[in-house]
Amino acid sequence: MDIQELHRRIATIEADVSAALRGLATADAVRGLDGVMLGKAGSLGSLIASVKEYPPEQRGQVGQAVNSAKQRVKEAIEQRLRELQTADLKSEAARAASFDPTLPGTPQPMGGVHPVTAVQWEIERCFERLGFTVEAGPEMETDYFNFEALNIPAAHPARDMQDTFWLNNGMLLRTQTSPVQIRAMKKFGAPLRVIAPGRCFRYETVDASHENTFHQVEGLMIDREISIPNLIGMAETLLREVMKREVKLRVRPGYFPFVEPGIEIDMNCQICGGNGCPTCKHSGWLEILPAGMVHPNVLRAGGVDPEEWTGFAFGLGLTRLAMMKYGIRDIRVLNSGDIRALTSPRRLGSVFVTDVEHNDR
Ligand code: FA5
Repeated sequence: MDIQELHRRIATIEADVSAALRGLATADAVRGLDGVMLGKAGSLGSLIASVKEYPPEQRGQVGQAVNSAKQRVKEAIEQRLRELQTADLKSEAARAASFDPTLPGTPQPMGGVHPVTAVQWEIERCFERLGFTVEAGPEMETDYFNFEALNIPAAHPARDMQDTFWLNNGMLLRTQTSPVQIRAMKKFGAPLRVIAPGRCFRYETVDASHENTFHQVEGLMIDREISIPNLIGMAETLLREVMKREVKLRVRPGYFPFVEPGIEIDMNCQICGGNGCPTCKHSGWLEILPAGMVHPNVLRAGGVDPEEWTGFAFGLGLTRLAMMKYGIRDIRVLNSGDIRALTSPRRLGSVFVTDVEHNDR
């Protein structure tokens, strides 16, 4: 290539570089161009490599032309990098200036305490004031704790009262919280005041007031000279405290092999005011708190001497009590995962009655 041609080639390369730089919007792309243009295989790089092919008397002139072109290209690239950096800083500053930390955020839907949990907490607070401790028991139980130790031997007809989910390992899903009575007596002995809230499971036909998975709160008080009036007085205090209003209670005889005598404490239905509805099976009453004086065999199974100690026990239907408190017509809502029910029971309109006093936690 003669010297004139070399100058034309240099001018074309420089024009190409400045056109390309204008089109490149990121520093990485600009740095990539640096390699392409100035590397050995790049168009300017190959001109530099060709200097040694010129006759010695021309080499100085050619070398100077090519080197100063290389310098100009380098400067153009650096200039473009500086421009991009300035533009980045400006847009970052503009973004920061447009952020107003005083504006309200995007509202996020809030969860709430499940109605059953809310009532459970209330009951725990109430009993703690009365000197009771709160215990938990396993949901997967043995036949012994769920039945035998509670005076329900194998083949006892009372087993039919609680349809049971049996497990392949020979254990069962507890049908009631009563096994915690035995566990607590073994652990603490007498005297004893304990409650045990928890989930229970029964192989039941589900309807407005029956679930296969529901909550109970077991209660056990063992001392000297405990009697049925203590039990009824405690039940009244508890239900008044949780419901935050006077409720009508009905006491009738009930049969459970682990108590003698046994009673059932019913509450007048808070959904229909006692007139009859599907929730109370049109009876006007809901079975809430079966109870009784602890059977001597059960005290013995817990290692407590029935000659010295007496006690009462109850098995409060916690899920049903939550339904009565919040006016929930159908028990199935509570395990449904319906976020409206879990956020605020009052919102459910057709499922919840709205005139029942409601105490959000
Ligand atoms: C029992 O489970 C006894 N362990 C209660 C007891 C304890 C009696 C201590 C005496 C001494 P029952 O099967 O009735 O009893 O259930 C107790 C309460 O749990 C019922 O009154 C009811 O409110 C609730 N309950 C029972 N089955 C269901 C169900 N399928 N769905 C929702 N709640 C239920």
